[in-house]
Amino acid sequence: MKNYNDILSHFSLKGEVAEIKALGNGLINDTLKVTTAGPDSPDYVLQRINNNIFKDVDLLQHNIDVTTSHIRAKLEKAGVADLDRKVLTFVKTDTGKSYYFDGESYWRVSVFIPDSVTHEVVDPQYSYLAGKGFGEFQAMLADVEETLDETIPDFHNMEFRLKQFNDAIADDKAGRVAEMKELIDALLERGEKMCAAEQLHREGKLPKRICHCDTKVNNMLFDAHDNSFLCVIDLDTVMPSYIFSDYGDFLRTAANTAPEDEPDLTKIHFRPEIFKAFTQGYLESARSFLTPVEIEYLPYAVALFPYMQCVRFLTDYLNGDVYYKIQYPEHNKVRSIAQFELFRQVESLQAELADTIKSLI
Ligand code: GN1
Ligand code: MG
Repeated sequence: MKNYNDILSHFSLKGEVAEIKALGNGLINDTLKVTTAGPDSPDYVLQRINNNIFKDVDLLQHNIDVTTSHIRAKLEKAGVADLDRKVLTFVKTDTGKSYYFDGESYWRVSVFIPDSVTHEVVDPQYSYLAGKGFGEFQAMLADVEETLDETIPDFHNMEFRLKQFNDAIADDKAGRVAEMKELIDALLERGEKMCAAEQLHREGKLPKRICHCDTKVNNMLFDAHDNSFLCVIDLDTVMPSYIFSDYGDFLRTAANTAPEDEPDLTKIHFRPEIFKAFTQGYLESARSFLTPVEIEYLPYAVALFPYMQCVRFLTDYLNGDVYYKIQYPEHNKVRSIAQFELFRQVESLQAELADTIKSLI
């Protein structure tokens, strides 16, 4: 067990540490809440950065510094109240760095935003606010001058994800390919169609913009009292991508009636009212910069993310569960089957989704 107090002693914290306990349910980093004694010092969030996945921690923290200071400056200029709850604040170490390396792991600390909540399940009103929030996030980052490189190269590149998938099939490291043949074939059959974004990008028709790239429903903070939108968290994957990333991944998680790892497929349904509300909010704040091609391909984005997540979970299952945290041996298999069920539904709804989007423009 790590000595968290020792790690925390390298950061310039206010107040005495009173309690440290696990926070949230991310699949990659380890996250802890640090409560301090007394009402005058803030609480904190301590995270161990997964260095197997985020190989370049300097680049990672650079992107986060640039993002948070850019947003903070914009909000300040706009005279937004309650600034410390509208953007994350990271705490420097005693040597002025934004992370601490203990010889084995990389750690960082941010200020815990008080009276804030995350949600796993949402209603249309919340989805509308989330859509506006992510659109505003992209809009605010549209004029960042510094270069933000990809913290995970080719993160949402479908061609790359399929290459990893094909490699996993060829290697069959865990001896699981035969068992998954039906799903593998169904995914490969659709491979080319699902790589439309990469194709459009090559043709110069689809730009990359700075996106959040992990817009799972539980990566937004809301006010615990009036439920107003506060800010976007989990900034590790902020990087250039297609806007589809943020639009599609929110709907993958929020418009699903079941969790992403639901074993009972009869519980999985795509919720059109969530789709509509989120799209409305997103278009309100993002329409000013979206191109016609980006808008035209939004229904594709809704299908792309369950598809990509299915490919990624299944790849990890075939590789013997080396990437995502799992809670039981077949977890990645169950996750991939659940994501395919959601994908199949969205795939058959493409025309309806396009009609709804038209009605909102
Ligand atoms: C991971 O860290 P977390 O749980 O927010 C993953 C996302 C996946 C998600 C699936 C860096 O996100 O891309 O969509 O799991 N993050 C990384 O739940 O791979
Ligand atoms: Mg997260």
